[in-house]
Amino acid sequence: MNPLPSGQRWLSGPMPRFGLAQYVQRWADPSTVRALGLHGEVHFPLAVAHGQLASLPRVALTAHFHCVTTWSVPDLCWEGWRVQDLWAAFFREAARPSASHVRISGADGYATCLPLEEFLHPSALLADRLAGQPLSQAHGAPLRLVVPRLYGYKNVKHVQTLELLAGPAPVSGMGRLLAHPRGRADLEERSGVGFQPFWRRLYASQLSTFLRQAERFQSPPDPLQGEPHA
Ligand SMILES: Nc1nc2c(c(=O)[nH]1)N[C@H]1C(S)=C(S)[C@@H](COP(=O)(O)O)O[C@H]1N2
Ligand SMILES: [Mo]
Repeated sequence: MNPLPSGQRWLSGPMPRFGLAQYVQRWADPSTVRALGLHGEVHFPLAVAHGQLASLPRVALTAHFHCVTTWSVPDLCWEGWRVQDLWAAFFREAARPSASHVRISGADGYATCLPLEEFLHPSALLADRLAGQPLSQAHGAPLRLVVPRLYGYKNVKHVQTLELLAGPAPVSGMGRLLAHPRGRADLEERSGVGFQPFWRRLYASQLSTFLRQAERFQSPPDPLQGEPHA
């Protein structure tokens, strides 16, 4: 198993539901996500119903998970389908040769962009189980992307649509600060801007605050009350 990448530290305890404040307080209703859509640089758009994935070989993958804010969790056991297999079975025919990147969106409105080379890496999974259990709403049900080489922010939860692009997605100022276009953890590709050791130090100094904030959003708000957490 790979060593801990530079600038990371192991978190004791189970994987938290994590995000910076503006993201972690959003929830997605997994029951609304039943298909995976493809559009953008395609000959024809399409949607793959989750039931169709049953035709693909199932795989298990044990991998460490690295959040850009410097926490890591070891040996997570994911199960699901290899993105490569999904691509070959359903998407390859539709993709235009000009497609070089994919923008992946989740049902909570989160989105990030990856080079296709990373998306189609043999270690990339579309996971529906974690640690022998169906994926929880907290960790991205019904399906989440697992790209263990890349920081957590590329591991999109509640995956809903894929948009193929002929280059990296244009990102706003804040988006460039918060994400590197590729995001490889072993190369410390933390941010799209500036000197990476700066980001390591900044995140490490704020880590306990981030974890404390996220702690308040570990379980979904009670639908009977219809209110977000106080
Ligand atoms: N849809 C969605 N995916 C997401 C996020 C999010 O807010 N929404 N946060 C990302 C970040 S920054 C991290 S570290 C991981 C956290 O995954 P976890 O909540 O299962 O620990 O999810 C990533 N994928
Ligand atoms: Mo993260």
